[in-house]
Amino acid sequence: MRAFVSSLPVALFLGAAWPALAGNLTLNDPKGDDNGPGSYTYPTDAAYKKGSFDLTEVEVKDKGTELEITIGVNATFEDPWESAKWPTPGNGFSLQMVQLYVDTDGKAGSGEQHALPGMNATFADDSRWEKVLIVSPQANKEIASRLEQKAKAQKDKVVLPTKVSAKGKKVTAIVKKADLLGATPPEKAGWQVLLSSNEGYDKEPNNGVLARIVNEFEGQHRFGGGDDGDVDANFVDCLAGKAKGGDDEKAAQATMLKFDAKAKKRPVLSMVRL
Ligand SMILES: [Ca+2]
Ligand SMILES: [Ca+2]
Ligand SMILES: [Ca+2]
Repeated sequence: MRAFVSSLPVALFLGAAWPALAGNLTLNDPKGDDNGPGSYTYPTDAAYKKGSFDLTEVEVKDKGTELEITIGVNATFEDPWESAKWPTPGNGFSLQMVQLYVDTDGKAGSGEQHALPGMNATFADDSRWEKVLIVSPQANKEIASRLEQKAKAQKDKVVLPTKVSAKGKKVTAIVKKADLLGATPPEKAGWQVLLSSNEGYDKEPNNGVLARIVNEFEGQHRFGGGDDGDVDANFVDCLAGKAKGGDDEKAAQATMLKFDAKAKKRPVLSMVRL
């Protein structure tokens, strides 16, 4: 057995061109860029621990009819707001909210240009999206009711997971593959992942589908370093470049998330393609 293990399979694994399993992919993001265009700061409440909004990786595993999508951040997922007043479905986290956009047809000008309401971002012509997956601590029926109120025109393009669970620094969502990607294999799709904060308090008029907003100055439950209007992205980290996780992607993200309050120009996002 030992001889077998040390010979043929090892030789194959050491070969430079060992192919990735079809349908599985990993998108990486550098650490330390949880500042949007470079200026964002966390809310001051102690719940918003350092690294909680620093995206590190997105792993997509093809499980046949389902996809298992795991999102990593640079802090342990926690559920500080679980209470009788703000009950969560027990997903194990309450701070973060992720929107994962896919471009399944790869055709310029085809698909949705605007991110969901509350994100304050658009997609470049060659990066328009067909579907978006929301991974949130909120129950699906909460999200569905919010979509009905705030995102009627796009709600049919939103996919909700069948299961969400957080453990350590990762949260995993299970989704029906055909719902998110149609017949497009995961490695042929364009991907963009926006890491925002879940806003459980839904009296805020401009937070779209329960996203925490970014202001000029941070507050107990507000990110700072943006603008008091709605031209600045309400997410603090996203993928950039080729999503290999290099430091160059911090600069690429900062450029992509630039906003211009005077010209009312929102950030324009690109998809990551393998
Ligand atoms: Ca990051
Ligand atoms: Ca703002
Ligand atoms: Ca990033």
